[in-house]
Amino acid sequence: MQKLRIAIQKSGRLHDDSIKLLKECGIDMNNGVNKLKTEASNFPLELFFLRDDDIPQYVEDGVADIGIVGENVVLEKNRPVDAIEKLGFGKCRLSMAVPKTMEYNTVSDMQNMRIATSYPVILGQFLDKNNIKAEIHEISGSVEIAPGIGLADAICDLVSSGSTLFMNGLKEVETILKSEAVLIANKKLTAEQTQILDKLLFRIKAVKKAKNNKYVLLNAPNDNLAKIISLLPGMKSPTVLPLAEEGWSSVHSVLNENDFWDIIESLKAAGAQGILVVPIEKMVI
Ligand code: PRT
Ligand code: ZN
Repeated sequence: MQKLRIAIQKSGRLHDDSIKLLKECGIDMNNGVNKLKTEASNFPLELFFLRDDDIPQYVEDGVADIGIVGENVVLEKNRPVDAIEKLGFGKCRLSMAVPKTMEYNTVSDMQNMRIATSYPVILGQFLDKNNIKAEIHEISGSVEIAPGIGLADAICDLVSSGSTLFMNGLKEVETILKSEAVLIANKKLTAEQTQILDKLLFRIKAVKKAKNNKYVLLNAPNDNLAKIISLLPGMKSPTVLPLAEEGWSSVHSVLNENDFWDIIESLKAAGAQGILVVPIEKMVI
């Protein structure tokens, strides 16, 4: 049987989460940390470990069929590959920052500035769109020190917590892009490769969905059962089982992480007791 070849980051911020996602999809593999490639033992998948910057090119060329990489890298490399599915990790933003003492009001304040970045393509597009003429200084790392050493007036770099900017006396003034890890694919997969990809995607979606939802069990007084059930969305409708104690029921349902706290509060107010919240491993609907 043909195998699907997936490129993931060899080491760095996306490596562990990429491996974790595949494991959560039930894919077993040898730990190939120091290897260039390894194979899954129970799924037709071969893994290549590469630098993240090279992944879009390798997927375009068909050296790998699919890959996991940051959207920021996909957009910067601008290769004709398909972005198939956002993966919910590696979240960050590409932002512009200036020294915190600099007065900054609008993006037109960037006019004629020297901006240091590792993302010249995305930055160039952003500046063009806003009719800003600025000098882009491409540097490959430690972008945040550029203003301090007089190399640039501003920077454009990835930010997650913001502490790197803070420690370098910079303030974030524009967000150009929000990014997370994404699954990309070669545009000309064979029918057999597409079939394997669909199988993998089905599993990824089930894992993602499970992460966004919680299984909730609670005890409800029968007098208020209708009200409590109306608060619970559930996959279809909640499961209701009688408790050994007369007048009470056990109610089971699935709640979205985002609505979770609001609904729990309303449930308590409606007389629900002994509320248990349990993580879900996989969710197929
Ligand atoms: O060796 P290789 O080329 O494969 O790795 P790399 O060093 O180029 O990339 P790596 O591992 O640093 O990042 C891989 C991907 O992780 C990026 O392309 C993003 O999609 C994603 N990601 C998420 C981040 C961050 N968060 C992040 N905070 N990538 C980099 N950073 C850096 C940022 O450049 C800055 O230096 O972290 C610093 C800022 O972090 P805070 O928390 O202080 O704001
Ligand atoms: Zn890189």
